[in-house]
Amino acid sequence: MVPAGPTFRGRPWRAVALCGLVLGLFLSAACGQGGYGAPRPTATTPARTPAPASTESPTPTAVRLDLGGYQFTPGVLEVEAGKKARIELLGDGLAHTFTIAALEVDVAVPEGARSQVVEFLVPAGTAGELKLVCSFHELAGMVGTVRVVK
Ligand SMILES: [Cu+2]
Repeated sequence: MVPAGPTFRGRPWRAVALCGLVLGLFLSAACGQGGYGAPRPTATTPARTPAPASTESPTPTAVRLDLGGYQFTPGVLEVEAGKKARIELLGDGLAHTFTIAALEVDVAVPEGARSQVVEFLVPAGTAGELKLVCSFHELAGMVGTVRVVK
């Protein structure tokens, strides 16, 4: 017969209780650091504001760009290097983006928007043809070209 003293019996319970306490502290610390339950949105939200307009150049006339039919019309936009471009996006009620990765322009056109003016600076030294996409409908062929002229 094995004597079961109170100290022999008590130790496992104390260990369990201690584990529970430590685990509880760990979980509460993890929860405290992990935010408020909702997952953070990814950093690719297309809501970046265009570069601030410089005061030296007058406001250029907006070029109109139609977003209807899952395409950009016209398909080729001309912008001038070293100047501010001003584009009026004519929405069709669907959500789109006006994204020129080479210029770090990524503007969201929210659902229901009919007209939205986008301004961005085309850095001096930019040249050639840049790819314009709607990041939502690029695979559907909603792509265009931004031709940089001097
Ligand atoms: Cu689109």
